[in-house]
Amino acid sequence: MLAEPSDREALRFGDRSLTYAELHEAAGTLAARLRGKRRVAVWATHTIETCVAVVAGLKAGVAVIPLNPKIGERELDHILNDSQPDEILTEPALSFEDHEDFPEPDDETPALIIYTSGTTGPPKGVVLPRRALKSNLDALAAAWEWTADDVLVHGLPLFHVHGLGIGILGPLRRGGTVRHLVRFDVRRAAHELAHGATMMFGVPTMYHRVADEVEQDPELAKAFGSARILVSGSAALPATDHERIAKATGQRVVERYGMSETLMNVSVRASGDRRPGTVGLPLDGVQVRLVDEAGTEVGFDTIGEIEVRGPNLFLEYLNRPDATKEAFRDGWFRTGDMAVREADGYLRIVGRRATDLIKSGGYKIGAGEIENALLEHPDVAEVAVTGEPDDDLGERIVAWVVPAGAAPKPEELSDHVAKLLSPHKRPRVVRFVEALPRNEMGKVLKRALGT
Ligand code: MLC
Ligand code: AMP
Repeated sequence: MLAEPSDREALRFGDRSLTYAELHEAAGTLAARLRGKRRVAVWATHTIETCVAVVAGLKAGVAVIPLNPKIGERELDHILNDSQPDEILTEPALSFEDHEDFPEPDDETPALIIYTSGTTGPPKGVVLPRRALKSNLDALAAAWEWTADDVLVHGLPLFHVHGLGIGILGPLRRGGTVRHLVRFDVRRAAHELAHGATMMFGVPTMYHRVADEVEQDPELAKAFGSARILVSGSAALPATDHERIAKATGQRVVERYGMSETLMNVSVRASGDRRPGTVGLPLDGVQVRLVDEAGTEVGFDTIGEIEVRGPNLFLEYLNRPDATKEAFRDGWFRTGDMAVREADGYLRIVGRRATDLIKSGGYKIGAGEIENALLEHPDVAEVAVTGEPDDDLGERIVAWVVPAGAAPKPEELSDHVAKLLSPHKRPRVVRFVEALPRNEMGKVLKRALGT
């Protein structure tokens, strides 16, 4: 599944690096110990050890559950109870010992289990088989003309499909190099691009910060302009940021559209028309259709829900046959994303079916899980959570709170969510109100909540 041992550099995190030979040895040593286990969780710090642990799981045919290292107590409890890992690997010491070769596990063997938010309830574990990863990484290689000569730079978290699934396993399958920034920073990304890196992956929030800085500094602009390809995904890249970067650097960012359950579905090709606001064409082998509410395909320039079929799809939501069944219609996966198809087939994503899903900084966050967490706070009587447009984050999380008595400090409520769930799920704004707008049935009218 990954490139063979060699003296080429595979991974670099800050000033530490591993060659393919070292990676295979260290991962093989660990894999020998993991063999026969069903699942392991990996505390996904931004380190070489995290990558070695993930590769060890792949070698041994053991499913890996990457965990956000800043995860809160409630969310961690949920994931561990739900997935029942045999072991939790926290930056396992690298050890290079002799070990036997591992037979390639079956393509349908679960490789990664990625936890993703829904509109209500706790996150669900998306079970991704090796087949999905392999086929998707090869389709992306074709789309982006991605080879072993490429050096990818990014600073994405390693517990989602963007940073880990394509951002680490992608270069390792191609035989190229990935340089992880440990913490995303525009200047450090520029430094890598000026010193051998050829590609960058990022969420729109990162490109927004790139746009701000390249406009101020011609050296930075030159570095981003020298990249072979800059790829954005996980949320919509605003056309204004696309144009600002193009103007300052001469480089047009390539957008692709993906999801935990499907990996990548659609992308602008490296050689294609890099139009702002569009995500391009379906990847090789991926079928995409746009349908109305009844499931009938819509024509050009009509908004429909994106449904997907292909080898890139997940196996199931762990322990949730009900949710898995509900996610499909006639064998097609229902993404919940709304789009239109332009005359040349390019897709333009225009929104989401559910208002209760928020994309903030490229993270998908369910309003329901934050509301449930806030309701556990003694000073909260009622609450509704919404997403509001934000130049930097795309959307920011807003909590509308009816206090149970005297209003608590807003930071106290944010910290409460950060501690229980995850810091990126914390409300950035808390607004205290006397009552929430409700319909006759008592359901909160979120659209009536506005500034
Ligand atoms: C802040 N922090 C707190 C806190 N408030 N910690 C505890 N309690 C609190 N109340 C900490 C944070 O953990 C973090 O720690 C630091 O403070 C800053 O946090 P932040 O303010 O949230 O960071 P921000 O600048 O907003 O981050 C922007 C960002 C980030 C772009 C870097 O949002 C990000 O990494 N996004 C990537 C999301 C992603 O990969 N999505 C892909 C999903 S897959 P510290 O230690 O860092 O300082 C997908 C499919 C697809 O969507 O198509 O790809
Ligand atoms: P996740 O479940 O965290 O994997 O997030 C997947 C969601 O991110 C998709 O369903 C989309 O709503 C959103 N997304 C990913 N890429 C894009 C993109 N290029 N443009 C708009 N939305 C995107």
